[in-house]
Amino acid sequence: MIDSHTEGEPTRVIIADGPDPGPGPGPGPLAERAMRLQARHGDLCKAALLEPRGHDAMVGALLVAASDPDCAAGAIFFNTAGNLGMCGHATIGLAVTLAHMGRIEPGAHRFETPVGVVGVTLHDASTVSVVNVESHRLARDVTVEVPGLGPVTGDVAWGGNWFFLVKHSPVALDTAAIPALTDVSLRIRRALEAAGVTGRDGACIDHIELFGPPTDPGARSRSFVLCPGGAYDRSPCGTGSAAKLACLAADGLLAPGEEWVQQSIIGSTYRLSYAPGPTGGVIATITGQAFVTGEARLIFNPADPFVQGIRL
Ligand code: PYC
Repeated sequence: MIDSHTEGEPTRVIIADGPDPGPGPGPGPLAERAMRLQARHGDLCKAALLEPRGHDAMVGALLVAASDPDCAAGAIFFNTAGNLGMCGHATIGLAVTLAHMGRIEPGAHRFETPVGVVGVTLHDASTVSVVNVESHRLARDVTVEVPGLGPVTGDVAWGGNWFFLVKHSPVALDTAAIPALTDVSLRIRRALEAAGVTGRDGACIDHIELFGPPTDPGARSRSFVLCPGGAYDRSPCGTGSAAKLACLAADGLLAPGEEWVQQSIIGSTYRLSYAPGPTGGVIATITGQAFVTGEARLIFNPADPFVQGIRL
């Protein structure tokens, strides 16, 4: 495996000897392979990320053969809670990892993900632009009653995963407030579930984004993003930033091609812009940097009482 971080958010790429999402060797539709991976090997994927091997902020990317011959790679993304449809930071991390391995050169590439093919431009050893699948807003100004907090209003949007985007965070966006931001986001997520607010076809809204003013004068917004496992995204969240662009575009607040710099809770940034999508959404381009932090082989010793990771 090779570890990296993208704007502070870790990615663990399983490059060889990983679980087989089947059927047998060779490609098949990646969305189906992703579902099989979760059903058959979900515990192993989780164990690869959890403490003591990793920690709950880690996102895994299982490198697989793409079914589309034009793609340089295929990847199935997962975190400690299960599969992710797409993952912006992990795609950037994967591109830098493949360059580190000598498998791709600077230039334009295509990667296959369970939600579709994304464009990837490796600008140099660490800087990558991802052209995401089409993002769209499903619902505007949805208000839910959050116990202990009162009414909270946000938009429901998809950027490769489902997000609830709250324009004005009820807690100040400050690193000292990360425990409070986490607590509030978890309560909002539970309130959405209780109120039956979902993504399309009843999909669970498993990411919560709270927005506020940036501290970086070059950025236009700062965000705190709660991920499905309960950890917060150290980066501005690639798919979450794409969902944000879909909302800005739908509100007429950002023109095609105009730059948007999104700052994360820890201060790192993505540069973003969009082109109109074929079905009324946006095709977001997300640019950020990743750095390889380590290479290792994971060992799963059956005699280890924590072989499955620490599960509390
Ligand atoms: O960058 O899209 C992203 C992401 C999703 C969850 C963690 N990072």
